[in-house]
Amino acid sequence: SFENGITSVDLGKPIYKNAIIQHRNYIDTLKACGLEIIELPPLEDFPDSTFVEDPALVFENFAVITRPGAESRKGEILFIKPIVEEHFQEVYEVKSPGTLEGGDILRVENHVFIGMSERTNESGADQLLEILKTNQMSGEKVELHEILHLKTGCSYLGDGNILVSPALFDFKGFHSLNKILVDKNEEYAANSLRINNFVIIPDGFPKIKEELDKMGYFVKTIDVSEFRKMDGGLSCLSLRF
Ligand code: CIR
Repeated sequence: SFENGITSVDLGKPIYKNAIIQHRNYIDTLKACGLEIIELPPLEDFPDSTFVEDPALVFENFAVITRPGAESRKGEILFIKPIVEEHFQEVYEVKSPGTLEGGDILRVENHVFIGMSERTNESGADQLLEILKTNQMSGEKVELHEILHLKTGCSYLGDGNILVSPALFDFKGFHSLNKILVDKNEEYAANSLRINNFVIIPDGFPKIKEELDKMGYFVKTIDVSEFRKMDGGLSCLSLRF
């Protein structure tokens, strides 16, 4: 049912066969970066469930089951919850009327930025801020315009470095960080992944690749064009802990 998911971009229908190949390559790339993989079974009733980052948040010692803002995605939490509970002793849940999706959550060390998108509301953000406080972490809300989720437009690479798209470049909360501006034409690459010594970026964005190469990162590129058609980026396809 993948092609029946929600999308706001006009890049055509995804080709399922290719999506499967790209997904396999994504898994192999994470493995090559040193991660162990837990693969989850497909949920045919939930076309967007492959974007597994949205229904849960994982930290070192606790996890949060979110409450997706998109109606068609709300049921995903029933399936992700028992799996998260296998790996975390402390599991919180975002409660109604709160909504929150993992794509809106950007962690920078012990601070968390919460994108106030159409999927994440005040109550959801306030509940997460309380959970963070209980766990000696801090957080703040970020007003969003133009982008689906906060992490559609930025990624923290560690060591004080953050990739940002033009839409978020002037956001004051990022001023103490070293901002790496992603060119307007390469905006999709603002959603990238730092894993161990590697940075994984989507294929086809030479300027940002060159910049990251110059900074000394080991850059891997992968083709996730079928997921892009459904508004998904690299971070959306996994929960990393
Ligand atoms: C959706 O609209 O919910 C999916 N088609 C894409 C979700 C992408 N997830 C993310 O950015 N974390």
